[in-house]
Amino acid sequence: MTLKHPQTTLGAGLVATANSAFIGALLAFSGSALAEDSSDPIIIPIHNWNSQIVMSNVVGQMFEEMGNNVEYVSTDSQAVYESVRLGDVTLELEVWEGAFGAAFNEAMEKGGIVDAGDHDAVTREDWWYPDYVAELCPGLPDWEALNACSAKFATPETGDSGRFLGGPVDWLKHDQERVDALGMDFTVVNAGSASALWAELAAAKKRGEPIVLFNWTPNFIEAVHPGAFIEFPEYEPGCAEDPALGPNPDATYDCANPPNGYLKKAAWEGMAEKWPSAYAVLEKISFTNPQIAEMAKLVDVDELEPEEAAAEWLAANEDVWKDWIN
Ligand code: TMO
Repeated sequence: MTLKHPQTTLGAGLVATANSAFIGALLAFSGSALAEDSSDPIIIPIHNWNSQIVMSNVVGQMFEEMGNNVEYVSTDSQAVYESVRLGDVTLELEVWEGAFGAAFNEAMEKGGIVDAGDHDAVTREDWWYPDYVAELCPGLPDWEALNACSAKFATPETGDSGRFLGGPVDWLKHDQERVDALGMDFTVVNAGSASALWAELAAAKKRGEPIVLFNWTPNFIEAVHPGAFIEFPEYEPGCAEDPALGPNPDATYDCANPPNGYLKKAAWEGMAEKWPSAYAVLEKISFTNPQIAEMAKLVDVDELEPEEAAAEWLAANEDVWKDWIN
């Protein structure tokens, strides 16, 4: 055990009179008493994309291995930041900068939520097309080239304008604002689920039809469907709030999502005190792009149940996580 701040845990009188061996013994005792996690369940929120669901089970099973109790709850992926802040759920394992940076920052400003560090992974979430679409629409991945052939993406639902197939409404919320800000001839249609996105992608690909849809990385998709993100006007922090940023001086949301976004972990600020060992582990946890893509693939491609996928991932990657819990 390392004792970094002995002076902070002892009364001044005791420090003045006790010898250092005695102080050491006392600290070792109080240190281990502090490290006792509550037997109340650590509440882990589950959302609607598979890497998040598998990662949540991976970490939940790690906590159980440490002797903790864990409970999973299905939660809206924007509203969850308020739930973490209030302690209704204990943590969040996938804070994607593009989709949730704003909700996370808002909760940080109100207080009650802490930044538990970044994963190694670098993320991107934006409009995307499978590679055969490049031949149907010259000049891709440039957004103006996409807009110039918007009519090819039209569907009965969108009339003369192109269809952009967005994700479920609790993810990125500002696709239509961006379309309007950039004067694009597209209409946003939100898919009801991630699997609806992949079903439409597979169907379009089979027929060789144009499709542009929401996608992200890390994801299983990159291993199965080669493709590219649309290049929108360059991302600038603040573009969503300040009309002066981006090419349209009168509009917000007129630029790309972050092309090298973070993936953070967040926690209720009371977690460190109530479950100190689990919190220390949460701070250490850091998954890479390939590890997260693999978690998604175990469900999206191999069709395992999330609990099984997590158990399989843990068994295959003990070298990654055993050190974190010891
Ligand atoms: C929130 N997501 C990773 C699906 O873009």
